[in-house]
Amino acid sequence: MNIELALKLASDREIFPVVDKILEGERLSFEDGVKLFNTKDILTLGALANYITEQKNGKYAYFVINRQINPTNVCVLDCKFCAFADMDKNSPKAYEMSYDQILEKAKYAVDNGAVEVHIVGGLHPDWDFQRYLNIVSIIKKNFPQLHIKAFTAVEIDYFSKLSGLSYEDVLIKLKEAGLDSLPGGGAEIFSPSVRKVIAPKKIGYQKYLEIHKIAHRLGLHSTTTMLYGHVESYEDRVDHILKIREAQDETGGFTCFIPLAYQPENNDLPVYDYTSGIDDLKTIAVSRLLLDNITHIKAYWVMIGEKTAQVALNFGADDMDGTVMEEKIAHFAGAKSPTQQAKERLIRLIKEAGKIPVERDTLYNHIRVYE
Ligand code: V47
Repeated sequence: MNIELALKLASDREIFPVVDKILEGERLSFEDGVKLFNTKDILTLGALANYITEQKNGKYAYFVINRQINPTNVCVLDCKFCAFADMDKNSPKAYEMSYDQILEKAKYAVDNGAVEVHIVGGLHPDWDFQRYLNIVSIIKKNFPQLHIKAFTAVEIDYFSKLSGLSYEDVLIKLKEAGLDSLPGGGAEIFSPSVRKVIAPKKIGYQKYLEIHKIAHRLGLHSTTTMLYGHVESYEDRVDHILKIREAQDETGGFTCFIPLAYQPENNDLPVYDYTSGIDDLKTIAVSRLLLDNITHIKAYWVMIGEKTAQVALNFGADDMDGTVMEEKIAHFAGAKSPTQQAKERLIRLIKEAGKIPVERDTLYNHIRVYE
């Protein structure tokens, strides 16, 4: 059995007690998480994470035919890592999509087999909540078969300020308009001191988690993320992941955790390095091992590249996201991956990793298994 061999070969005695806990099915602590991040024994870490993934998901590895739509990049926030948004609506880089343009993109998605649209964008100073509601309702009206995964917790907080409604009422109105789930963006790193440096105007982690928990209680599922590889420490990462685990204990509404690798170009953060392959794999593996209550871990090929994402399928990940069709946020910041992916390529990458490709919907229902 793979796991026994891996453990015989394990070179880092420091992590043996943690390995024991994992094999006994015990929940890991903050200290365990930090130890795992500090190990150089990446193969043992990978084997353990893969062992847990296969307990949860068997040999299945998922992808979705989806499309991202970013209706505007004009944004009142000034997050230092972000190369996508522009605070000045008159700058040459700034854009706003009309309803027709958004519908055209949704139609392209449907014509190309998409089951999901993932919509996020800037907090536009001149748009009211109704405009965002209309985006959801026109898509739903024209393409009722599409699952609309839209608006991060940061946007929900903004809509609440714009409309004077509570988080709950904002979410109810969005749901009535056709919203199906929330994406996980905006989490960044929860540590208040890091947040002050990288995203000083963004809501804190308490509000981020509160909004997700309210959504879950209203029957909306969501995903959740962590932006890593900038100025945070391993301790900050573990703290972030454990806060998510705690929230998930309360509601069970997160379907998936997505570590987002920092892209260093065209932004205001003086961190100029891309993350390394080892750090990407380690982050996925440790996330898998700490988050015993979240079924899926995504290796987001857009940010770590398709090669690392493919390898990550043996380091704890069981999902590659999807075809995406048009990616802006990571690519404005220097992502080296393509801006879209062919379904056939995703199937090949997954098969070569020794896993069974499953085309899924947003909530991980199987659409087709490629045995
Ligand atoms: O919220 C912004 C991050 C997020 C950079 O929910 C950056 O299934 C790296 O959340 N380097 C948006 N990351 C993307 C996102 C996402 C992507 C795929 C799937 C899902 C899902 C969610 O991207 C932002 C921010 O955390 N981001 N700038 C950057 N320079």
